[in-house]
Amino acid sequence: MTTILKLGGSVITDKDRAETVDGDALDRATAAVAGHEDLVLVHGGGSFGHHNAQEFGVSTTEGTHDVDGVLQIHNAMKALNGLVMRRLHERDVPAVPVHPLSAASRDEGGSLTLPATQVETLLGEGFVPVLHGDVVAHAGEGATVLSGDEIVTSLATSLDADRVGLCSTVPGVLDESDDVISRIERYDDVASVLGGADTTDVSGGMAGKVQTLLELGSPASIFGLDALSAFLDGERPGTTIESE
Ligand code: IP8
Repeated sequence: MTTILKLGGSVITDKDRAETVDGDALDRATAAVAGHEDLVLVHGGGSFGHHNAQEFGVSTTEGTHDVDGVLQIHNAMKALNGLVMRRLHERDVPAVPVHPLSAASRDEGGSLTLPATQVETLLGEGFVPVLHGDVVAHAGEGATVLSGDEIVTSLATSLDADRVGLCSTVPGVLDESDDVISRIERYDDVASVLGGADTTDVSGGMAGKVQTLLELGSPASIFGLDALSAFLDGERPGTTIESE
């Protein structure tokens, strides 16, 4: 029963202060994760990586050939990953880092290849692989940003995950009255509250997330940090996204 869990960058970092973790939030998240098996973790950047990417004009589609830019973005994300790893190890989680830059690439059309055999083998051996948003080789562009959401959707398919969870700063997908929509089966049912979907950028807000998650073969949940333990215990807090 493989679960893929993304800890949103905005959840575990202080978005307003460059390269600062939200210690309390990270501690709560790692405490919730402790003791769970057959789990792959992915984390985003939050206040790490994004400002470096912005400085060098790098996005998921616009790349750079500037080696300083590639290294600054990658090193910022590795720094955050190191802090996440340390907290996980303090909780005795057998976490092992997997850095996407060393494995993933995009073709000229932007299509992602993220080999998952090492993640699968680590899982099979009882480890908790921990991946993160990164820069990756991109044919014709140099290197572009790979978002945590893209990693989640790619791994969900290649590992044939049973459950996918996105731990977010909001308690789920919200309707016009800011109430959590408990279940989404069709994009059209929620398009009006989500606004326009940008299908070219999967990290482009909730609309893009919902569209991508609807295409997965496994049910996905979007929930807040308060509900992380419930999700890991098998419940479906927040919004469940599963096409009919
Ligand atoms: O926060 C992007 O990951 P995200 C990480 O999941 C960067 O979009 C900027 C390299």
